[in-house]
Amino acid sequence: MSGIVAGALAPHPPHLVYADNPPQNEPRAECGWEMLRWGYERLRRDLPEHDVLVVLSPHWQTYIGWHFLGVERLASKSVDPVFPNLFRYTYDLQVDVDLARAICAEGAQAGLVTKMMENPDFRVDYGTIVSCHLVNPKWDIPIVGISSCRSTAFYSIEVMQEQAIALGEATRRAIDASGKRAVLLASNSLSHRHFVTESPVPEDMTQEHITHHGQYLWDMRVIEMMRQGRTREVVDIMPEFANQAISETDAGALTWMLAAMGFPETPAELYAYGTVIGTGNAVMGWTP
Ligand code: 2X7
Ligand code: FE2
Repeated sequence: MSGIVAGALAPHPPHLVYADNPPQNEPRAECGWEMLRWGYERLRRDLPEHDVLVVLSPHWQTYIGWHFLGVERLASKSVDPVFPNLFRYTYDLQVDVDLARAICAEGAQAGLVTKMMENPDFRVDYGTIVSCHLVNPKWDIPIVGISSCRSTAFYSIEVMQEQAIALGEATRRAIDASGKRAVLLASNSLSHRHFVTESPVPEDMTQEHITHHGQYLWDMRVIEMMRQGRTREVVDIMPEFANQAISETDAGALTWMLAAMGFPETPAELYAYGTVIGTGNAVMGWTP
């Protein structure tokens, strides 16, 4: 079977990599956010065989169109600008440039502004790195990295939704034509109101909780819809969710993935829900 073999909601708090203590990351942790990390472990076990991971990250922000990693090997150190104490990660990754070009071209055909990123010294953003690390810590599968065109900020969430749907459909056409088996990753948290101070021990789990009850209600509502296969409704309420829960879905990643998968009606598997500095994060999977 080729085409899109699975999709995952794959949130990227750098805290999860920090708590995992992989050799690539400099800082060491004692523990932390186990429910989310163990959820990722179960997601990894359930993913069917695949040739490529296609990830859309809110932390690669481009204001003129959607950009695609277009260099075959990218290696450098990624330091989280907000959490340099937790995330200083040495990466060395392979990009499936052929598939990236194909999605870029399909997107342009659909009327979107798209562009290949061909600077060999480009620093890959931590959202892409964290989601890919947690889904494939061995980094033995190439990725396609897609930026978030900030049309929510520039225009409105409605414009973002339209563009993310068009990009999702273009992504599906390009993957189908490639004959490859792809797993899509929507790299984002759900509710996104976060703490503004850090506890002395960042992994002290006595300090971890949702920032606001209203956010929790929103997270549960959206998760329950996805567990029931009501993904079109999720996309319908996305503008309200993004506004009221300051959701990171405003970056378009979840809408893009659901559109690429043809708005799946099969129930999504919830692997984990947990908060990270007060934000709501769900690890979920769809295997069509
Ligand atoms: O980028 C993030 C995030 N989305 C959620 C929580 C903590 C840090 O970084
Ligand atoms: Fe984020």
